[in-house]
Amino acid sequence: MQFNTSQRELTLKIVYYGPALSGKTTNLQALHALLDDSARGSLTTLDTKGDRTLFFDLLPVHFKTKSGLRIKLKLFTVPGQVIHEATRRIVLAGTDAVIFVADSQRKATKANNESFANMQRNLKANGLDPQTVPTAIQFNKRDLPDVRSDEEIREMAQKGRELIVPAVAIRGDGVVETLRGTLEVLYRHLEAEHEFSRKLGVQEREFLSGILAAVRPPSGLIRAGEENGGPR
Ligand SMILES: Nc1nc2c(ncn2[C@@H]2O[C@H](COP(=O)(O)OP(=O)(O)O)[C@@H](O)[C@H]2O)c(=O)[nH]1
Ligand SMILES: [Mg+2]
Repeated sequence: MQFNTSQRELTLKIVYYGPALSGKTTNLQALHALLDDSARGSLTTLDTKGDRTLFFDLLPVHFKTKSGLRIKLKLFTVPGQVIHEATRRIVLAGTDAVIFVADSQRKATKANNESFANMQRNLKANGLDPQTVPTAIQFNKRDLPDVRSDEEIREMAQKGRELIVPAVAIRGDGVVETLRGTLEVLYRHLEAEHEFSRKLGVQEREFLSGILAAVRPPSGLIRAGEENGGPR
């Protein structure tokens, strides 16, 4: 966390972690498409020839709260492949929160678990405590066959301390919800650690409304109806 008092500008770093091909880059691509131009910078993807990330992706997101606090988010992804251990550790340095993107397919369970353990090790290697770092787990690829059931995911959510969000990142479903949920957990953490609201003069509701306000309005009612299952 960086806070620039004179500019009233808060910078937060959030890292998307997870096994190779779970949909981390897709999350940033979806956010880039869903957020208003004024609320996000360009998506930097350092890529190899295939569709696997070599180093990392970075998407800057920025919005202002009603009381004039500027919030800048630096969203990073890490490469999931085993060989990119050094990159993962470097990208995690100084992160304020992590979003673990799990692949919901049953066959990916082992890869998810290994990557989660790897994340905990690399948080520790950076002097961060995996038990207290604000963490969300996104169960992505809910559209595919043979995925962990909703019931299983609910049980995991009840057992663990992490926020759990289902998603189909390729359609943009659950992507903003994951980020918003992470910001909520992060806000509460910062409030407990640093008396955030007193020092910055921003309440939770105002802090969180910024990211939703940054979402581009749907381009037409018909499209909105199709995507959201009808007008509400
Ligand atoms: N069916 C399906 N495919 C997805 C979803 N999210 C990502 N993918 C695909 O999974 C592959 C890997 O995604 P990518 O974001 O590159 O994974 P990363 O290695 O975690 O960055 C790509 O072919 C994506 O299009 C999803 O929700 N459903
Ligand atoms: Mg990637």
